[in-house]
Amino acid sequence: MSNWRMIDFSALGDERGSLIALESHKNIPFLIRRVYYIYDTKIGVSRGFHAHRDLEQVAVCVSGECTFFLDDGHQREEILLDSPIKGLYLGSMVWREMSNFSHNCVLMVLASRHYDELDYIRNYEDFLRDIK
Ligand code: T46
Repeated sequence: MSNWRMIDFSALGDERGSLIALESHKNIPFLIRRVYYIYDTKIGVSRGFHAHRDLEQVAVCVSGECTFFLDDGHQREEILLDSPIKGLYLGSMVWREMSNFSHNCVLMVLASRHYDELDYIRNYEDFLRDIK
């Protein structure tokens, strides 16, 4: 089984519009210690190209769309994130590449740990070796 999955959020809507609340251990399956967002990505640019040794994240495209290419060394999948009501859960040791960012894409990511460059595996050959 892959270490990623989609999470459907419930939108609280009324005549004024919509609202989604994200809460640790409720609709987000870990304690949220960090939030970052990626925006203004130039057309044609791809990002990511790494895995994390020990990090859980949920990515939500709160505006626009982008594509995640995921690889755990056994399975590969391409996932389009194009809605604020869909979250992509990513566990540890998943190689990710993000591309096809729309001009209005705002990709928000909730993370289980503080930023730590030592947690990144940025070389694909090292990643394949480490998951063996
Ligand atoms: C991920 C994908 C989805 C920080 O200083 N603090 C942070 O919390 C983050 C996430 C990044 N940075 C610095 C590190 C780099 O100097 O911001 C710069 C850009 O980060 P990076 O090249 O790693 O960005 P992406 O878009 O390739 O990857 C990011 C996350 O780093 C990564 O954890 O899973 O988004």
